[in-house]
Amino acid sequence: MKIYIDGQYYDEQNAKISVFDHGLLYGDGIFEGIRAYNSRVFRLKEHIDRLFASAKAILLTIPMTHAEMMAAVVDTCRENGVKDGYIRLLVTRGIGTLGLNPRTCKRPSVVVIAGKIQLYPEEYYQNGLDIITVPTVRNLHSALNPAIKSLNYLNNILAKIEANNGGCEEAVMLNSEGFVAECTGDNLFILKGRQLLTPPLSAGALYGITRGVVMDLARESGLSVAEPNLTRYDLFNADECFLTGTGAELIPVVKIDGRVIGEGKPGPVTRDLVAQYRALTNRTGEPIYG
Ligand code: PXG
Repeated sequence: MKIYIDGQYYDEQNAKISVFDHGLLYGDGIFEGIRAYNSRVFRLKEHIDRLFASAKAILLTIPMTHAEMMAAVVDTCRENGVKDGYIRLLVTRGIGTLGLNPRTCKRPSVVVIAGKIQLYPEEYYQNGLDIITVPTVRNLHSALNPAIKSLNYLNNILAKIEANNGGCEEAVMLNSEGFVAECTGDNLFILKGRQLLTPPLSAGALYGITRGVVMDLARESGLSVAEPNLTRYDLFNADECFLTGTGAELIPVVKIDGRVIGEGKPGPVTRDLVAQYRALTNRTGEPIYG
């Protein structure tokens, strides 16, 4: 595998970042997780837009233009012969001194890894996930805004550990007011009648690219889509529930905190949206090979 670091490609064993990089010392940096399907990079522009928005929020000047960043992703895929894969793009604050002042970091580093993704087992897509609410609440946006896709993912990791300790793969994270925010690496949707509902970004959700795509697909299918504050009660009484994310795509949820959702199996609207999403990923995106 060839890894892009600051304009050059390195073999895996030589792809290294300094221990003085503030990305490592303080989690000071940002990232994106992107998928390639059928030799195309899915929703590349949206991911790069979000990367630049995250950078702006943490006062990080990315040393490349938007177009150069898109080209770096596509070139790294081509360099690695990727057809279907997972791209991890990160921008760290760069090398500085010990001490958290980012002014000591002269140049941010840009890393692109184009590899394979560890997917959830197929049985989860067929049978649906059993998830739980965990005690760790989502970061306050007045503290570390969940809209920033930062290298500081401990909030989510703690919630993931709590889910795993409870025998589950994913966790529902609430915000400090007790409203549903999202899961540790996915946005959450419920269906109630012909209404598709997902928490608003202000509840502490990442502006998920998959979330946006699914909302568009749902509207085109004649569903109404809204973003109200949701409580656990709303989740328990949903007809259907699913999670969305670049990694998971759309994954059905059939049990939350021991309450069976709908019929206890992936519902028809979820299954239809899964099929539509898969068709879209297969035919759209930035071509890797011209
Ligand atoms: N919320 C959080 C906290 C995320 O990290 C999403 C929602 C979904 O956003 P997108 O834009 O992907 O629809 C994410 C994204 C991984 C992995 O390796 C995690 C994500 C994406 C890709 C891979 O676990 N999280």
